[in-house]
Parts: sequence; C-alpha cells; structure tokens
Amino acid sequence: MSQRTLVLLKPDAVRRGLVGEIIGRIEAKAGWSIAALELRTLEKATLETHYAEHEGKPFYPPLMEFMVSGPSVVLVVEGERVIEGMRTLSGPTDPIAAAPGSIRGDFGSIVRENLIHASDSEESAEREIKIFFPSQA
Ligand code: IDP
Ligand code: MG
Repeated sequence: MSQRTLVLLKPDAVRRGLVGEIIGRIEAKAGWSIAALELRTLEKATLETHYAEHEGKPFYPPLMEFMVSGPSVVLVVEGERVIEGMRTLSGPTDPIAAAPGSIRGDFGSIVRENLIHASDSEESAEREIKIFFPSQA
C-alpha cells in the first residue's frame, strides 16, 4: 500500500552534516521516493501546531527552543508502507534505546536531539503534510 509521510531532519542532523547520510538511507529503500524536500528554519507557530499534543509537558519548552535553533530539512516521503517504515528506520524516541542500524540508534545519544521526526500514523501523516506543505494536501 503506497503512502506518504512527513519527515523532519531536525536542526541537530543539519548542523552535524548528516542530511546526506539520512536521505541516503531513505532513498535506499526499494520503491520509496522523495515527493517534496526543503531546507527551512521552522516558525514557532508551525511547530506549535505540529507538536500540539505535547504542549504542557516538561520537555516541550526545550524541544521548541531546539527546533527553532537552526534549519531543518522538511520532506514528504512516498512509498510502500512508508509510515511504519520511516518509524522503523528512525528507531524509538530515546536514541540510547534505539537499535544500532536505526538512524537514532546510530547517531543519537540524547532524547531531545534525536535527529529525525516521522509521522506516527496515517492520520498524523495527513495532518502533518498539510502543516508543512499546504500545497501538497
Ligand atoms: P517521536 O518523535 O518518537 O514521535 P514524541 O514522543 O512524539 O516522539 O516526542 C516528540 C519529540 O519530543 C521527540 O522526538 C524528542 O525530540 C522530544 N522528546 C520526547 N520525549 C522527551 C523527553 O522525555 N525528554 C526530552 N525530549 C523529549
Ligand atoms: Mg511523535
């Protein structure tokens, strides 16, 4: 089943020069393709909508500060079971718990700066693609 998902390469990934490495892993998956891609410093208002479910949690203020600290790469990735697949490729939220071989497991060590966001469900993907690429909806 072909799907589309919203992916962010967070400011730590861009700062550390890991964009090529991460996009290479996405492109290496058979049949997956990049439908949209932009280097963009995210607006606070955009991030408030994106991360609305986390408002009020202790990690929310430092998360927002981190997410506006530099440019991110914003992508729409398309392909077979790409929503679940991008979550698997990324690994779980805590990079220390993430298996080696996953993006977070290979490159991350702290929970906030875990390199990548990928939509967690079909509903989230549809909602998030509209937030970042209103014209793609
Ligand atoms: P996800 O990105 O794996 O879906 P969420 O629970 O949706 O994880 O959290 C969104 C983002 O907020 C995480 O990717 C991470 O950057 C940050 N975050 C989540 N939980 C914590 C925490 O306990 N401490 C610090 N940052 C956190
Ligand atoms: Mg999430």
